[in-house]
Amino acid sequence: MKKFWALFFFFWPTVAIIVCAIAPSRGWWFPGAPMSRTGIQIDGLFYLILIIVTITFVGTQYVLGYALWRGATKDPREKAFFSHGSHKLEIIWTIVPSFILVFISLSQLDVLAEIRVISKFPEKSTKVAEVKARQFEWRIRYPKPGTELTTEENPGDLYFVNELHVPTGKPVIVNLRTQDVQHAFFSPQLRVKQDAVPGLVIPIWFDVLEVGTYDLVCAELCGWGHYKMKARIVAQSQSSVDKYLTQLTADQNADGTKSEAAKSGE
Ligand SMILES: [Cu+2]
Repeated sequence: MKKFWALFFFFWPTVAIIVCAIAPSRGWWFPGAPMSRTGIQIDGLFYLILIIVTITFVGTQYVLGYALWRGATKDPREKAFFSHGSHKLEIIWTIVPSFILVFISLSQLDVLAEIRVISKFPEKSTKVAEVKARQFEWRIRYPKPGTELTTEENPGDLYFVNELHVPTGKPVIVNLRTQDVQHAFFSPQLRVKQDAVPGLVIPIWFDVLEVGTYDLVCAELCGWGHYKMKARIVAQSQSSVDKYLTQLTADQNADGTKSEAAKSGE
């Protein structure tokens, strides 16, 4: 029975290593590869921390298993060794983790600043739209083509729900706000996550690397319909975005009658 516990503690870290090794090929890993430049940096930080905690977890579990195994297999007549603590050991295992934590916090500073600090946003980023969260949908407001996005609504602004079109290959800024309670803008593939806080307009930026459709979900439990607060981010070429906005303008201005051009053609 003593040996059972030693093997038990050897078993679980081994399972953890095997699961980690096969997870990426089984699709148990991240929601796909990062699709934004900051996403790649965030994944880099994640792997750095993953490596550190894996070594620590697996290492301590194996040491524990080894201690149990030795206890289980040693000659019962052998004298037990009693320790009253080790000052040196205490100092080592306080200082080493402190250095690791300081190292982690320093190595993420640049990425965090790039994502969160407005003055560090890429210089050539364009404000593409305002995303206003509400129970339980995402309301998108684009500025009238040819004008700048402002915090206030302007005549000619274009509106849509649950679908945000952005150009790829360049940094874009989205003004995030909420109409009611707290929500969170979360795009797993783009590795973007930001709370929408009542009363605040929070700019977020990202650059989508590839054309495609990405999820935008709410990551803050905001009420009974939280689960269905889902939208799409459609990343496409600038010309396709322009075309989309032209179509949106036409749709929004359509009043049910034929256009002037169509009338004159009659
Ligand atoms: Cu929500």
